[in-house]
Amino acid sequence: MKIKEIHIYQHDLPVKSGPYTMANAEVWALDTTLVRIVTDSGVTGWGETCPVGPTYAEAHAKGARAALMEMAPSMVGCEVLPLAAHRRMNSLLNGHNYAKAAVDIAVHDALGKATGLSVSDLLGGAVTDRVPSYYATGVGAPDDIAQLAADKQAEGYPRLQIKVGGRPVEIDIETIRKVWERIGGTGMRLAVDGNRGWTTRDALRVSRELPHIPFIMEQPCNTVDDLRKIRPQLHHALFMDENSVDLPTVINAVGSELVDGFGMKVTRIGGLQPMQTVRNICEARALHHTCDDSWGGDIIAAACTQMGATVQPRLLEGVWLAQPYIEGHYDAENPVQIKDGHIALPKGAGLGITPDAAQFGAPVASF
Ligand code: 0XW
Ligand code: MG
Repeated sequence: MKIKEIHIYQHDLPVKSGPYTMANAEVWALDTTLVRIVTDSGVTGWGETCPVGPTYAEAHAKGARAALMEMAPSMVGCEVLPLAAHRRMNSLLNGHNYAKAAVDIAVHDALGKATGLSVSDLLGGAVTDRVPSYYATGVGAPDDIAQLAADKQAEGYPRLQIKVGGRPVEIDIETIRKVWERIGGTGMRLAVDGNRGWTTRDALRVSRELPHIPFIMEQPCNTVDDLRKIRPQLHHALFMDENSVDLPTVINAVGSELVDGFGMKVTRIGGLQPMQTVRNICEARALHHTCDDSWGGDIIAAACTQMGATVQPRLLEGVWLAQPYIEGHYDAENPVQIKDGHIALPKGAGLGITPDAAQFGAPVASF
């Protein structure tokens, strides 16, 4: 089975009660890119990639479409198989993993739909049909975030991620303390995500002042060198998120024992095929990781949930979805959504959803 047509769409995803605020970003609406492939046997597969604004990661919405348009003409005729698709894309464009991920997801969807297998089957097999999620707050006032933490714990979320950085570190310390006063002892796990916004001085201070609060420190500082510098002095487990841009970086971080796990984004690493490698590396070294993305609609949500369902449950930190922060669904009949802090694995072949293409208007490019 070969790719016969590739269509690229643009779609806006406004943030419900926006903005969503992180140390280095404040976003009101996200610009998402959708890929629809049609195979020579008439099967359709959907993919998506949606950077959460231009300052979060080394990814840009218009850049995704430019990269896809660069590759698409020569992707027509490629086998609908993940490895073949990646090798073809790598022969056409260096890097730009987050753009390649949209094709990777569409290929998995089409392959699943053609064979009657779910994407989680293609990725080795689901071990659950109810995948744990986590809630991510924005950067906010200590009392507000503590109240939100209590609310999300009551809703059934097994894990909370709070955002810090971009303001005096004393306010971050107060926020962590107040959150833990509300959720400590409930069983809810806590991650504190600096989104690259702390200096090494600030990260060390937080860890030194709060050694009794068992949070994961996620991507506190900007660079891999910063993480290496603070690692020996931390009282907390360290996760890499934004810095894990490709497999060589992940392999290095694991091999050099730089981190205890990853906040891992399916599109940043290049799609489900490289994400499967991350999952296997983490399982081999008993490292925890999330299985999510920076933003996106039902296609990204389905891809992350299909992947998350295959992760050894003790190592899965959760699958984050943008769904609570956006209105509407691409597939109104089979929406991917969080209920009681968990996501039902979409049923059926491929991603398990059928997006309504009419929502996206005319393609911005077709090949
Ligand atoms: C919480 N997220 C998964 C959503 C935002 O895109 C940021 C991200 C993260 O962990 O950095
Ligand atoms: Mg993060």
